[in-house]
Amino acid sequence: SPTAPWWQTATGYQIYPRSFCDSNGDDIGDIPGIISKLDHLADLGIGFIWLSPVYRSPMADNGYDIADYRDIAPDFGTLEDFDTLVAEAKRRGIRIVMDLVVNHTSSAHAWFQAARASRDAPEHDYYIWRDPGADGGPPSERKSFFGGPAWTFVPEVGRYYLHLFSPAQPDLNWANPALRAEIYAMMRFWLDRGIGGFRMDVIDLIGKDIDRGFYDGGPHTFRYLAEMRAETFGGRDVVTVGESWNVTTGTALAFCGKEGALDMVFQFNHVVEGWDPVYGKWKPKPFDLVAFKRVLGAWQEALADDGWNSLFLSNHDLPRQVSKYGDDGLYRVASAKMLATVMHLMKGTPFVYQGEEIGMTNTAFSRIDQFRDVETLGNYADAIAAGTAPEDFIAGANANGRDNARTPMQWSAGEQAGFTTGTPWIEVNANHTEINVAADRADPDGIFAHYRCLIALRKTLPVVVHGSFRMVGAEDEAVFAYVRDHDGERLAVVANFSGTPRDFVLDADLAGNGECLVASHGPRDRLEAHLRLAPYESFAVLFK
Ligand code: TEU
Ligand code: CA
Repeated sequence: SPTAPWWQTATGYQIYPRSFCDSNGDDIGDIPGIISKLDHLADLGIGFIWLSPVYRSPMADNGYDIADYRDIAPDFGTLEDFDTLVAEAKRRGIRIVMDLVVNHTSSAHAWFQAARASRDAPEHDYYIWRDPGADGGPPSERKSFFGGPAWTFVPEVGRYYLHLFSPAQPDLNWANPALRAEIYAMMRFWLDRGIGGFRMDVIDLIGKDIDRGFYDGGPHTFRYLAEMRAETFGGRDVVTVGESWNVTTGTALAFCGKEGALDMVFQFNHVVEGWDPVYGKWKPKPFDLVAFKRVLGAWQEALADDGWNSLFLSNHDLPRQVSKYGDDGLYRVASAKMLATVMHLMKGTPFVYQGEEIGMTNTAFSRIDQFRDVETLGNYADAIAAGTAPEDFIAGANANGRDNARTPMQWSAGEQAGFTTGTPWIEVNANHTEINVAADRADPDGIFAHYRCLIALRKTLPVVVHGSFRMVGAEDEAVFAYVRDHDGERLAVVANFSGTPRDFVLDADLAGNGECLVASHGPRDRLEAHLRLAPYESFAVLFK
């Protein structure tokens, strides 16, 4: 079988540092806290950590607003702590993938401070400025993703700057070659420290061409990425994953195919599928499994022979997967296992978001002052101004808001879930008394044990890495089933995505005796042509 690069047999694990583990009782997770938990991750079997931003930052967007690309935020530790993390992770066979946030900086970055002080500063052109519109107002109607206008006026220069996110996150002008050279030098600084690669924040936004109407999905993206690769990570044994909310199966290969600069993309077609066409994430639609399978199946097909999929349902911007796609009550454990089985055994590299490996759930806030996320607070202000009732907006935020994923990691049943000895920056989920690492790891049938098994399978079974993908029963409204084939080996995966028992009829050629690799409800070694599935039951069978 073909030899695969390390990131195709490895599983990624995302850490949101602020919420992972607080080592010094100042209410905020930090790098020494991460180091103290590396054994948990090594036991899980992951191959690399995607570390959300740890750079120096005023934390308007929890680090996605960078004030100094070459230093660590004091909240999180020091450069020395970072080097220790890389070394300690390496000792355990784990690489550290950094978050690269280069669509924008913090407004506190020295470049922006110079840029906003004078039109003559060389850094002025590192950002995107336009004169006021005819009425003296913003140059366009463009709204920020975080609420309010995407333009803010700076009297010192008499111009507006563009910020697709908050006003504290001015967009960089990638058309400026000196700016690009600065970014590439910064990337080499981290590569030289021994990191395992980059996850690239909103990478398709760097290619914007606003005078031609392109704010996102910009036409210059691929030119810049090719240049970036040549100047930085090309020829180094690292992984690169570009985040894009605009990428489609039609454009994916331009990012991560043979001709593309990157190894993978994080795409969100399966996420946005579940949003309201008008109100977006703040008004989720009922889950539609057939549509969900159609999207994920199309991605499997599009990247079957070129490019490589990333496999994920959760990250720091999304609700908890067991709450969104499973059942976070009665069937929490079974549905968490089911989701993991379906995702980890497709073709691609799976990513686990912190807490997912113990089935952490959404939180439920009742008051707006309990929320912390800049996106939620900004959109709340817009929604209230537009006449939405506060409780309606809060219901949407509880279902789909980003704070769901950002409540502290639940390590134990103790005070503050063992996350901090202080008062955490955002409330701990009250269910930590039941849902926590200590309790789940003590259970041989727990969610952690299930993840560990799936992660190990990918390392040992070529069919998991290389097998072709074929959806089975695409129109079934409750069952997600597929077959992977490789070198005479066949892997069949069957999962009941519903809380009721289901009958599922397989093609006759799929029935037979095999070896059960993983199962949520006791072993299934024989695949019957007519299957009776328990609520949220899932299993995988290998045929040789
Ligand atoms: O997210 C990209 C992004 O566009 C999100 O804001 C997303 O659109 C939103 O959550 C869905 O409603 C990346 C980071 O992952 C996110 O945490 C940052 O806030 C954002 O970029 C800005 O850097
Ligand atoms: Ca701390």
